[in-house]
Amino acid sequence: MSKIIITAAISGAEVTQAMNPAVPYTVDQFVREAKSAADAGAAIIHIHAREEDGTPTQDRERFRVLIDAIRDACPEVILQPSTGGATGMTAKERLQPTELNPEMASLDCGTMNFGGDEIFVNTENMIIEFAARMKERGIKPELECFDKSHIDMAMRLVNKGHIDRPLHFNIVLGVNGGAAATPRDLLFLRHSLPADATFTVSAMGRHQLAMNVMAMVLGGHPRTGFEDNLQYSRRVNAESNGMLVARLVRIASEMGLEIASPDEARELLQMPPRK
Ligand code: KMH
Ligand code: ZN
Repeated sequence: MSKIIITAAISGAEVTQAMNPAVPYTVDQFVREAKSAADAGAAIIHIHAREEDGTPTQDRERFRVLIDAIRDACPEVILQPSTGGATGMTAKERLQPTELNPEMASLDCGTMNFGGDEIFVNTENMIIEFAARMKERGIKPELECFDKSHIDMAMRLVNKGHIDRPLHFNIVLGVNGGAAATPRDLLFLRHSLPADATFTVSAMGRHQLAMNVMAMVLGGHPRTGFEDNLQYSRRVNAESNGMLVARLVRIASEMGLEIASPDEARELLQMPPRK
């Protein structure tokens, strides 16, 4: 039986310490959160960088410091920097972490509303440019799809040769401007993926856990973490990313599913072995 790959999105760009004091800003806080998640069973850590005061940044040198520190504390884990950054950032800004040649990075597959007046811009040419950068540097893209049209765009770019198989998707549900976090929408999106693709499911806020469980039922993988959800239960903050990962590990075990180590995740995603 195939194993479950848990991703922990430990920081995000939109959540703050005012919402949950455990959201990481400083290097030590990033290491603490990454280690809590990896020790609990996360194989992949998805990272948005922050300045020490919490300001979201895509600065290459800030990513370098964070990645090096996390790598020292969690030598095996797959580090997946975001190339989405925060709304309003330019493509040039967002691409900076790819210069560090990470094993993996997120690749957002469509423009969308992002709540209020925010627009998350990912034009076709931007996606092609980001994909080319990742291909040239041997970075495995995780195809972030917030709606059906993003899957269609990704597949058009696969068919035109801009993105190589094997494909790994992240179906992101419940963003204000994307597909809803409902079983019906997840089923529809899951069955809109090519049969040979692997996929992770992320969902916002209180929908995270149910959609994570449904992902495992459907043969996919769950993404948990503060980027998408800060609470362990209604009005109760999670104390760490690790606490959210540990709950998934317990549920998977009750379901008779095994958790993939980072090296097993590399194999399942058909990535090169760790250097
Ligand atoms: N913060 C969002 C605007 C990604 O990491 O690639 C974009 C995002 C997606 O979180
Ligand atoms: Zn992200």
